[in-house]
Amino acid sequence: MQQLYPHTGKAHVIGITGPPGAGKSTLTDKLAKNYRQQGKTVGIVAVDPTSPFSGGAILGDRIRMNELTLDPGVFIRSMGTRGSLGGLSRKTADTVKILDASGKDVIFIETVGVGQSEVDIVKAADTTVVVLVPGLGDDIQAIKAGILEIGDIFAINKADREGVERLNTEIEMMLDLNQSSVDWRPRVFRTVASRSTGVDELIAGIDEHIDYLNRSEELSKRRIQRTKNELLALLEEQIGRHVLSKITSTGKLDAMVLSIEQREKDPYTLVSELLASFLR
Ligand SMILES: Nc1nc2c(ncn2[C@@H]2O[C@H](COP(=O)(O)OP(=O)(O)O)[C@@H](O)[C@H]2O)c(=O)[nH]1
Ligand SMILES: [Mg+2]
Repeated sequence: MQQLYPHTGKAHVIGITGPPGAGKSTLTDKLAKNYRQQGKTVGIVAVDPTSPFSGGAILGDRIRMNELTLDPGVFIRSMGTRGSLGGLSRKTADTVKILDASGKDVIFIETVGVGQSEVDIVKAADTTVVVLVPGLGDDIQAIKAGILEIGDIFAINKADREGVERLNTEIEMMLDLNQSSVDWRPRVFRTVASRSTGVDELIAGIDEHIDYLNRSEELSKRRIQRTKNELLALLEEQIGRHVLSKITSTGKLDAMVLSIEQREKDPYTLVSELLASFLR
């Protein structure tokens, strides 16, 4: 990563997120093909943290994208986590950097689900597309606010089904309530990914967002914020690991825990004492 880092920062990173089965993989496949026709190279990181049986889902994604896997201008990396979410956003961000350094023009991050971990993973993206489907009743209420807030673009996929108008209205109402300070109003598109319908329009929407990011300096703002978060996370991780191994090597960790548990010491004082002694 040390050697790759200088070569990163060139790709445009697109997050694709939304509930399982919404058609994210199908849509990513179609978007990727469209970029390939434009002569752009594509990287895809598919993250599936949902189940210990994710092998099946990942295989499914591979099959849905199997034409792409034959294209040397496309690299697909599936990331299964088998239930452990720790550090996944870091690993995803690192994988994106590797694809970026390898010269891919566009990189997709596809996540499965609508929880905080997906929000964290998708923070590595410049443009985030939230994929929703009609006909799930009041489903938009059930989707975590976090995932809606990170949406730069909304795709109502499976627009061949009933309930498109209603979902569209719900999204627009939510966007009305969610007036953020940034002067980008997320746009809502309708797609039928399985038939490639609406894909050109969605690509145009993504391009429009890229234009906005560049024009408004929002891109550099976002990237600076991301770099700061990454730096702090890396520092925290390394310091944590270093301090832990030092304490463990003294053999005093258990005694410390016991003294806290018996209220002889409090953890706050102990931590500041330990840090002071390490920093010295
Ligand atoms: N009717 C309909 N089915 C679709 C559409 N897009 C995808 N699908 C199907 O929905 C299922 C789930 O798609 P997939 O891309 O794996 O969803 P993901 O879990 O969000 O990645 C697959 O059987 C797709 O063929 C669409 O626009 N309309
Ligand atoms: Mg998928």
